[in-house]
Amino acid sequence: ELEAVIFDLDGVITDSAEYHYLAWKQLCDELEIPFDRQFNNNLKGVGRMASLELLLARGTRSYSPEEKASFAARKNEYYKKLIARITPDDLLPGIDALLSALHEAGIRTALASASRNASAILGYLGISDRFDVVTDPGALKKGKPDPEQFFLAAELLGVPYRNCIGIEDAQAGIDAINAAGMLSVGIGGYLEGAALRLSSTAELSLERLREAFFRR
Ligand code: B16
Ligand code: MG
Repeated sequence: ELEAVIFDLDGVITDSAEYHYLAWKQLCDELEIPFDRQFNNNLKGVGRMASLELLLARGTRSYSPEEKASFAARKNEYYKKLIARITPDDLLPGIDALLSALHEAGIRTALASASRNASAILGYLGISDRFDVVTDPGALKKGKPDPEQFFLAAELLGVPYRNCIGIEDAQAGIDAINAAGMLSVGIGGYLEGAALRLSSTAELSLERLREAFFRR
């Protein structure tokens, strides 16, 4: 029985990737590291420090752990200023209707985002109270593609893993959902191993999710 749907944030609920791009771009300009929107795609679903390491590897210098921590904090300050512009209009198409349909059907919802700013973004979007559980990425030992965050979401919801669906836009996220034994739904692009692939969130509906779940 389908009992819960676990959502990624960036790329599924809203497009915060552009704000991540602008914040990293400002830091990279200051450090004279080349960075563009195409390379930004490699940072999808990747945590903050891991993203920084990928960027610094493109420069010519090496930095101490203290310098790295201060760079990450600086990027996050830029990012926090940018996301304050987010409004309920920035919800991706289909998400509001899906959350309502899930609520009416008594299907529980959780958020499994790598972002430490996820709760703030839900607030700006005006949907904080529409998730039964918001997992804290700071509480995890391993990020996606490890299934830990999806296990945690299901445990906090009190739902068996096999009765959950996970929705993701990044390959690492799809891998994490599959490793958790949940049904994976991939949004956009080609995501290997996704049980259901949709080109955009506008195609999401409870009917489609149910159909894929019972076809399994
Ligand atoms: P923060 P998701 C991820 O969100 C982003 O896709 C990724 O680009 C970002 O680096 C990561 O969150 C950490 O974000 O710096 O705000 O903690 O797709 O897992 O919702
Ligand atoms: Mg994502």
